Amino acid sequence: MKCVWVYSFLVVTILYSCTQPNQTLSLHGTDWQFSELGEDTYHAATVPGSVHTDLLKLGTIPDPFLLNNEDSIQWVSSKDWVYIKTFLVPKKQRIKKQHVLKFEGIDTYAEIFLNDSLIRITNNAFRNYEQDVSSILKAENELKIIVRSVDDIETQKRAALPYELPEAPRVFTRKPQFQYGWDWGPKIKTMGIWRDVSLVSYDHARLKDAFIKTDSVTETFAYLSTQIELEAPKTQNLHVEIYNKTSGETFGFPVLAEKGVSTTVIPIEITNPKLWWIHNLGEPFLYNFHIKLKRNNVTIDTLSKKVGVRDIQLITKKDSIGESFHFQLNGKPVYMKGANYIPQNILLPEVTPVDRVKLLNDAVEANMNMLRVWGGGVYEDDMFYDLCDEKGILVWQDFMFACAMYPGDEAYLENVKAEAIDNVKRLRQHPSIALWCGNNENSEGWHRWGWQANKTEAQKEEIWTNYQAVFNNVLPQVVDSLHPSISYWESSPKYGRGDPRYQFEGDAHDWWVWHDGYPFEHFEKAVPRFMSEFGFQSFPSYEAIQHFTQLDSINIHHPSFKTHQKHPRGFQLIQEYMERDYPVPSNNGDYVYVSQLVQAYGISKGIRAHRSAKPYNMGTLYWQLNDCWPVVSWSSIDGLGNWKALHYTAKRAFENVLVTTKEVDNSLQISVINDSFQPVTDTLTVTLLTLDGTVLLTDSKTITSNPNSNDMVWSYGKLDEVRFDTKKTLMKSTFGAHQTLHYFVKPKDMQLTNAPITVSFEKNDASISIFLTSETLQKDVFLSADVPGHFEDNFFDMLPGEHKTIQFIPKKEIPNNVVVNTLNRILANKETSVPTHSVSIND
Ligand code: BMA
Repeated sequence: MKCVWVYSFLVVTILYSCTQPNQTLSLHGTDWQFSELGEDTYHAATVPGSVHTDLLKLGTIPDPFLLNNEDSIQWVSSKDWVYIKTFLVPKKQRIKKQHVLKFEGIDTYAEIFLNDSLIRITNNAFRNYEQDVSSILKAENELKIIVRSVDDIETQKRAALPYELPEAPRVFTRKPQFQYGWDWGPKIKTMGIWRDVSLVSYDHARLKDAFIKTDSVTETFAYLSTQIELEAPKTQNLHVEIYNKTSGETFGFPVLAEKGVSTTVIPIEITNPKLWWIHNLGEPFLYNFHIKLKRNNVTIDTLSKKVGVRDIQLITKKDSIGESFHFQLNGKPVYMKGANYIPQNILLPEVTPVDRVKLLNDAVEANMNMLRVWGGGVYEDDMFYDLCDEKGILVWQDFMFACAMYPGDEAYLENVKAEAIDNVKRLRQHPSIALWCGNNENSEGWHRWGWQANKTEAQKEEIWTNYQAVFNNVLPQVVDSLHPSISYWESSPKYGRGDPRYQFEGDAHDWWVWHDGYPFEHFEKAVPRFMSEFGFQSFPSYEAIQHFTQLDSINIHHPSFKTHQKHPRGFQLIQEYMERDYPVPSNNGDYVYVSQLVQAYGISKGIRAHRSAKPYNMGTLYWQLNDCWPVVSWSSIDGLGNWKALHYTAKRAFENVLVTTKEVDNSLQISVINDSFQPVTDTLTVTLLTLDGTVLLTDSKTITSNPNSNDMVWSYGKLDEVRFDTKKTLMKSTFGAHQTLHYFVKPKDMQLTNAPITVSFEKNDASISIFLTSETLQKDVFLSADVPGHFEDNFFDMLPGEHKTIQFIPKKEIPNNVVVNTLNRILANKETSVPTHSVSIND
């Protein structure tokens, strides 16, 4: 008996000693070296990073975001560069049998050498590359990566085709397309190692991937299946343990890991599941799962997953008008409100976690529940989607193709397929992912932008066949096999604005406004089923302008606008639209301010028009949320993170409960839109009042707004009972805490008086409270401080006699001065520049 015990003990000890956890060595950091290829001098480099950021840190190139420096850094991407890192592998890791180098992002054409052996050639910045290096790994290693300029490679690929592809040469390279220059972005074709690098070592097996998929949900159970992907050098029996940290339950299963890569599906369930919701409709609830891969009772590998139990569907159904386009979350139709997202910095690894959190908080704060990750940028970092999951924002995810026609040869298709597999697998766990969309405007461009001119029939057929191969074959097949619960949508928009069906089927981009110069009222005349792009440019904040002009004052004629306004007709269009609806100030600072008002006015008119057409229209995403550098653009948040007028206005227009008004003949039709799932009963009060506060009419009644509804609740017909001057009167409608001000004339035609505003302040620990009041209506009140910071509210109308308290949160130091500007002042003093109201904080 004793002998058996001793024997068992020995077996267990031996088994244990030959089963040790897998090891990972991170290879990112500041201890890399880089050099131009062929040069002998190496300099410090950072990974993740780029040649541009490393040169910037060295002081070799000037900051490309300032002045016209963009022009002087173009040489960087015409050279080849080398990155080197030497690293020691600790013995504990080195003695492992299997070693895999993982590259999460190489930008783009590169040759990777380990200890002088060429281990991999890369050609896609969006891919993850893994390379087995077991046979060449040593105790001390040199990892060398040569990154090639895209220029020669693209020239060769271009020459190999008998025709010119629209927007070539960028279409030949799988890297962020906006880096070739866009109408809001500089041309900075970065190169380098832009995401993490690591060495993963194991003896027996590793958890290559895990996907916890919701199969079905009832009130009492959610049935999930966990697809586990294992990699093992030989077939063996292992054990997987799935721990639901949220419920405390553990599920254990024996698994057979086959030689090579094998997939095992393990069913699990959740009792009384809590569903994941977008933040404006519920809680974005996430379950925490911890997966352990065990051998002989020793945990050799782990993975953590956050799981949102939710069902999201895109509903496209033929109806009497065309075809619906709406999202259904957990069985309920939901109205999508948000914007198009582009990378937060063209130098991609420069985006910090703080920047990400801030931008997504800004989206939530503005009542947005959907962002479209636009196809000319990147499949974002994991953190972006983690935050969307946590904050309850849905993501419309484009594949990275935009405004061009792409090749379709076999090698290209293979590359695209591998990219799609990598990214769909990486992102499919996120409950925030609502849609996979093939491309941005490629189909519209082909049919409408003159791209077919000067091409033979055979060439046109080939280009269109290649389009079909990527967007109707490769990409939908990948989504179908790896993420079948999510819809695939071929192209955004479904139809360009040259095709009358754009208004009745699918999603639409309305560029009649801006590109075609149509007035903002066009948004009200042509409402599509889902507006996935519409927008208007404005100048960025004073801070951003001062930053890139490197001046203390505001000069909108500064030469640096040559690179900081990318749209050839941009300034002309801003001016034209301003002349239509607003006064045009002669003073530079006022011009910047009014440009933001024009943008906010037009885009919020669009938002209101789209929401007013609910449920015919079920979504409105404006172009664009943010910038990738400081620039004049369509964004509502500028390149330094400052909210423009549009972001404040969008916040109001995106509220769950919104009162809208429309003049029809002599009456005012008042509607209440309720996006929430609760009925809202409250008093609706309408008040017709003059700009100095005299009440001409007032009426009220009790209204119940049904859940998820949009109803005209009052056709108010008493307006013709009183005589009033439309230039000096407004109608205020309040429904509980919700208020809408209706003006009868355009802002430029209002007879606003330049009456005084009483301004005072109070210093708090981390903020300043500013108190404002005036006896007459103050329109578009704009507060600005002489230091960077954020006003919790801004660009608002202040009613006669209203008292407003606004918080200013400085980034660092307390301001000396807060200046209050208004449209009243500009209208009353068209040509002269009189001092604005201000408070001196240090008084
Ligand atoms: C849309 C976008 C971008 C562009 C914007 C403004 O079509 O898809 O390509 O920046 O218009 O022109």
